[in-house]
Amino acid sequence: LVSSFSRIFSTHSKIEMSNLEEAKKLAAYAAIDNHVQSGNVVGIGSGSTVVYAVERLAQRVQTEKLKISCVPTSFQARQLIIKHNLKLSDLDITPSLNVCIDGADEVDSNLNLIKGGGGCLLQEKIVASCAKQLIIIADFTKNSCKLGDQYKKGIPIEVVPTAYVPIKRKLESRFTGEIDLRMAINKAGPVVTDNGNFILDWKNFDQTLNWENVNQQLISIPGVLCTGLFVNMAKKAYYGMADGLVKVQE
Ligand code: ABF
Repeated sequence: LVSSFSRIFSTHSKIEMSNLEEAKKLAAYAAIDNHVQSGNVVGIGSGSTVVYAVERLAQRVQTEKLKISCVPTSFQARQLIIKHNLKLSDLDITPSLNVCIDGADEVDSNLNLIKGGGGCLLQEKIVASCAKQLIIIADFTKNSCKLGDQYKKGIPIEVVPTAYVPIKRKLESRFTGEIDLRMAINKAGPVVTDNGNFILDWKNFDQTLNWENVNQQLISIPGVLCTGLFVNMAKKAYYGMADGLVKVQE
């Protein structure tokens, strides 16, 4: 699987956007069809691939009279649930979920993930931790051998705003690579998450690190709320492929 992907990655820059959108849709539809049943409480992830998952859920609610409740992982997910007239829930009402369907920035060969490129990592991790299964949906460019092979924007770390400078210093003294405060596109200020926090992006990290250990080290620093390292959390990943097929990694 990995070697067939490397050929596709080498021509990544030539991939048409419409192919990527089709690939996202294929993965999302397959995951919703295989993992959501009537009566389920479903976690709704964030990002552009999840848009297709919610679209498919709404179709199935219409055609199959599927009865589901949806727990959002972000402001975006909440808006999507409302827009499609799906039943909105939360962790107070439904703290145990059957499944959480979410995107990822990169998935390695052990199903470890980098998430949070879109800034929604903390609620995504909380909701995923409450679900029996976390199912990842992605286009074929997200599949990777080692974290950092494909995704170059770094590992997101959500931090309490008042602590970002000391945390950045601690990270720089403990690890190789660069730690950047994520800035808004217009550079007018830092990106502020749905939870009112800042994000540090850890770039050019050593790809041979033990991610479970690293995650533990990171979250032990006061002020670090969450990392975009999702280790041993995903059950399966669905990839929409350039040839119109869906591949499943488990
Ligand atoms: C979120 O959306 C993330 O944690 C990840 O950053 C991103 C993936 O988005 P997309 O589906 O747009 O690639 O779930």
